[in-house]
Amino acid sequence: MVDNDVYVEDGVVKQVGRNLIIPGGTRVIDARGKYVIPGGIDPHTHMQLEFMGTVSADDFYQGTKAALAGGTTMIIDFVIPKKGESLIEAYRSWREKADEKVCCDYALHVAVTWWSDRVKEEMEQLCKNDGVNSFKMFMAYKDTFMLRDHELYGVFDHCKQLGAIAQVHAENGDIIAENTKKLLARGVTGPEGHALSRPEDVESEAVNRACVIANQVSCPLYVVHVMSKSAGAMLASARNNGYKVYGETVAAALGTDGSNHRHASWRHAAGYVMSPPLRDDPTTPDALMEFLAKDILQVTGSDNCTFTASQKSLGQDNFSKIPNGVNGVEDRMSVIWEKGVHSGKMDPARFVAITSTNAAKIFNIYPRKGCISVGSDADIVIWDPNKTRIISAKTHHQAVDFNIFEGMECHGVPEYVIVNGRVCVDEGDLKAVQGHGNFIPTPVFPPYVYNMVKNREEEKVSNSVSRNNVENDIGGTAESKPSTPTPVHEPTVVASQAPEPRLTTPSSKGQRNLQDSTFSISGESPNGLHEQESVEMDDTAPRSCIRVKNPPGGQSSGSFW
Ligand code: URQ
Ligand code: ZN
Ligand code: ZN
Repeated sequence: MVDNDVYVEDGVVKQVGRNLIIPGGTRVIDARGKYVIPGGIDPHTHMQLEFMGTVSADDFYQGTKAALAGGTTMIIDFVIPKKGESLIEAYRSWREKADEKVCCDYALHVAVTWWSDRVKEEMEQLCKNDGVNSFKMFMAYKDTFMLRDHELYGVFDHCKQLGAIAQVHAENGDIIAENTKKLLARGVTGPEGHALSRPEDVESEAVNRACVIANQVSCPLYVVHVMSKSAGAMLASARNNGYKVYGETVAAALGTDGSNHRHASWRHAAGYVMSPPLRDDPTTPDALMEFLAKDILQVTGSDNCTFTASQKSLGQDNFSKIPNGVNGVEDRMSVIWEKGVHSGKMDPARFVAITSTNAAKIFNIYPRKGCISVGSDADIVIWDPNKTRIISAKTHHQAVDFNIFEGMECHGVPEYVIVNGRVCVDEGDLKAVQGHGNFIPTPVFPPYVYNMVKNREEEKVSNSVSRNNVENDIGGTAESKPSTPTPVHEPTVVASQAPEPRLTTPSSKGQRNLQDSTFSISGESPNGLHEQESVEMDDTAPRSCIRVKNPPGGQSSGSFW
């Protein structure tokens, strides 16, 4: 742990260290007794998504406002084109929806819901021209988003060539469709039918299948919303086999479970309908949190895709018509702090890794995002580990009239949330600004992912056997001498490590230090990864702070006074 101050100017971290020399007029924020952490990154949201006959309730304004309230300072949303629709046109319409509304920075994944040479071409253009480096493929939602295995093979292969991240929604869409027909025919129409139609092994089978297909073409794979113990176990096995695969789980799966599907209130039960479903096994949330602590899973998102009671009632006679999705963008950080850190399963550094840094590294926006280093964007949260809050739809900032964590008490509350240098949560008061956020391009070939990708194609070719006189051999005339296999080359492993940012300590020469500092910012973690800064305050120490400065003579985008 390192004792340091942080100095921010013009929305950027300018100094991290002790005895900082800072100009007069700088606002000082006292972080005594708190953690100073990188703003949360939620890599899985669906704001104002047109889906299942309606549009998700949180738009890009209210959804990002709610994100800030909970300590998340960047989201990555999904462009989801209809089958046959241009990916580029869909991307443009998402940009139009989001750019003027977002209160924090955002990026975009693009879903590949159909496959053709045109889609292939548009994927390349999105990577080269539009700052997209990740594509999501659905193995479920038959007839709307679902791709077949041979299509997945082609898309994964193309993602590998582009240096992009392939994401999958891993459920077997054919089994779900057949189960749904059978359940409805037997008169099971309530929300419990949703979970019955897609049990855990329908998810874990697809996780395994996606890992196998991606590995055939050496494509790094990111499995979104891992919802079950068995799916997590599949990922553990794939990673043990050396597959380049990452796993994400979501706040809902960490904070609640599938027992709610059988609630007497239809509205309540339908409010928990998402895919893959929340699991009945009550040990699932703890097991998934353990997977995160052990790096079997690496990332947490929210999959925030909210629908009001009237929207959910579209499926009141048929569970397969209930719009799938739940809340999470506002409560993700507190739920994970409560269930992960306060419960003793992980330390604050791991909390920062799974709520911010790992997403930044995988989607190639580190160290601009996901850390507090000189040159990083000033997306900073002062986190009070001891403060508690009760989660409720009555007090949350989301547009939806339901909260799947209703009544849950959580330790861990953001006291200040700084977005590109602007204080948007100030002593707990939300001061979000519509349009303050920017689109953040995500470049291809993230070093964190692609530096160590074995080239399996080369490995296969090098395992081929050269034979001569096959015709004679088949005719039986050639003497049968053993073929001479071509030597097996070691798979090409490009091992280079992206330079990890180092904390710089400004020279202590010059003016006296304006403030004593007792920050402690973690540096390297034991496994050599540069874990994110968490600053632990010592109550007895003299005061410590973040200092933020307007440019001389003017307001900066992140105005401090
Ligand atoms: O499948 C998804 O990720 C989107 C459509 C949100 N809905 C959901 O239930 N997860
Ligand atoms: Zn999904
Ligand atoms: Zn989703």
